[in-house]
Amino acid sequence: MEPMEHSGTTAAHATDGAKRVEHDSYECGATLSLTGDFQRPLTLTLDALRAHASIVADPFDLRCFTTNRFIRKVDSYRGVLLKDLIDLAGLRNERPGDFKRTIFIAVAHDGYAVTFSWHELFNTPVGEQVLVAFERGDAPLSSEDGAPLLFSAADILPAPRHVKRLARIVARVVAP
Ligand SMILES: Nc1nc2c(c(=O)[nH]1)N[C@H]1C(S)=C(S)[C@@H](COP(=O)(O)O)O[C@H]1N2
Ligand SMILES: [Mo]
Repeated sequence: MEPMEHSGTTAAHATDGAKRVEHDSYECGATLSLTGDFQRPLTLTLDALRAHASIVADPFDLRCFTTNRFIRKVDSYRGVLLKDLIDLAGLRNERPGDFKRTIFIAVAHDGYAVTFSWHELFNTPVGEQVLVAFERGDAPLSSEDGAPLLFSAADILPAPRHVKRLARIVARVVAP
């Protein structure tokens, strides 16, 4: 896994006035960290995500769970499977069967957070369609567009697990 890398454009931006500097620091914020109960916690930039094997989801209607409100049509996302990223970070299995009690909390920059279970991701069809998107309708997504953006394409109502500006995936082995 590549360490966090900077785009190398800081020097050019620094001479370009406050607006560019502001934009640059915003771009620096677009990283995704896998933390908590992983063997190898890691941090990925948007560019590092783009270098991974990816899948494409179908276009869909964004609809809120709480209000059933239709929000808008969304074109097809391209992104990396969440379970591939989890495999990179490596699950802990200190006591046999710990992995079966592991949950993953997807946390956005604004604190918005949703959960997935190990079974849901690795042992049901839902996991085949949970992706961290970096492209929409063949155009790259910037952090201003919400990237990296987590999307669970098999959900009945897509808006809750359509997480804009995903910042962290936290793994927790839970005990009864
Ligand atoms: N980062 C982040 N993503 C989020 C939310 C949020 O509050 N923060 N709300 C979710 C919910 S409940 C809804 S209905 C939609 C709202 O989408 P919109 O902000 O594009 O209208 O975003 C989803 N993704
Ligand atoms: Mo919502």
